[in-house]
Amino acid sequence: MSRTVTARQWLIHFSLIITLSTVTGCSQDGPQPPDNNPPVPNNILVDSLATQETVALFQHLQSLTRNKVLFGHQDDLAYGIGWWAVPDSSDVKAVCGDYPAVYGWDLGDIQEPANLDGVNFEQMKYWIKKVFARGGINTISMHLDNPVSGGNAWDNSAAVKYILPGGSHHEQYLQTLDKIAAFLKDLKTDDGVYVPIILRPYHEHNHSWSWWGVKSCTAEEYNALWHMTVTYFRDEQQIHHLLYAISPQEVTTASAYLERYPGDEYVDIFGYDYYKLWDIAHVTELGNTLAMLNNLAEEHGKVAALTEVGIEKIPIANWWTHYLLASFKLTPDSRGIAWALVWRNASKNHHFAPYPGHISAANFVAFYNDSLTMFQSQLPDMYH
Ligand code: BMA
Repeated sequence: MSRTVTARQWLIHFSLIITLSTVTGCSQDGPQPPDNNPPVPNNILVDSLATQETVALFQHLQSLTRNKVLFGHQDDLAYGIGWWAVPDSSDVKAVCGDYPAVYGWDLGDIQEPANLDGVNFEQMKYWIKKVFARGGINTISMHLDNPVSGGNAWDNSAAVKYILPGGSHHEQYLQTLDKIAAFLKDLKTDDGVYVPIILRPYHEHNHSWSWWGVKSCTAEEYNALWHMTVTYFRDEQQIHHLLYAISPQEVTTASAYLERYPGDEYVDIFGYDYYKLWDIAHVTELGNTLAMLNNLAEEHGKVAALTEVGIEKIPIANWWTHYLLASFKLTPDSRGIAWALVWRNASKNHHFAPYPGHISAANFVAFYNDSLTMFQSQLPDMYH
């Protein structure tokens, strides 16, 4: 029996479960919250059956934020400098009085109780729902272990060709995707509304550090991996609360950006990761690249975002206004990105947001007060 037939049979089986649970109002796992957000078919997203809230999020990111840049921070609620999992804590809030608008999370080590950075997955679900309840935005990256060698995400030995359909590790990799799917399906409010998630798999793929990177697979294999992942979540697992973000790192031209690209039908958000912002030449480079990215995203009907940016320890006191904000303001087209997210505050030697007492803290307040930036309390309703 071919694998295609197996997949189709599985789909039929799954559709039956869906139909039955719709009819009976319950599933194999017992009573479920009502489905209060039935999809309205759309032709703008990867997922034409995306939930209303997911479509609304995309549209707001596309229009309302044209002249605003939302601020994001990885693991903001989970830990910071000198604290770990303290309710309502946030280094960003401790410095400027407001939470970020965008929150990054990561599903690396999804087979364990906690992720690769020690964040407990049950707590992560709780925080993601809490962010949604107060109108914030969640984005999830996936530093998944190398599925063939068993090494971590940075083990860039060949893996992609083995996990594609027909490959020796395909079925095993689907089990990892199943775990991610189960996590995503748990992101549902008590009222039965799925929390929209911006999923950012296989990021920085034009660099070589990861097993999905440029040295470890061909462009065709990368695109096939992306297609397989989207198709599995959307069509087989029937997950309809995702926007899909791609995010190459430090490319400067449109052709380089699109060198490894799964196609408009598989990508909602044109992300970009940039970690070189430590001198004025880089402000110009980033500002010009953001203008390129915004125009490219618009041509393709997508949303542009600075999905990761920063410099470790922020050793420059006026970095927030004179480097980051300056790059957003370099040209009229540079500012159109929907959000900019800085990485996690793991320790005083590995952090990308300020904390009370940090040399850039006062400047971060100026960044917060600038009319271009948006934080949690300033967000409009992004989900209706
Ligand atoms: C990297 C570092 C690592 C971390 C990984 C995934 O940039 O912060 O310490 O494990 O991201 O969050």
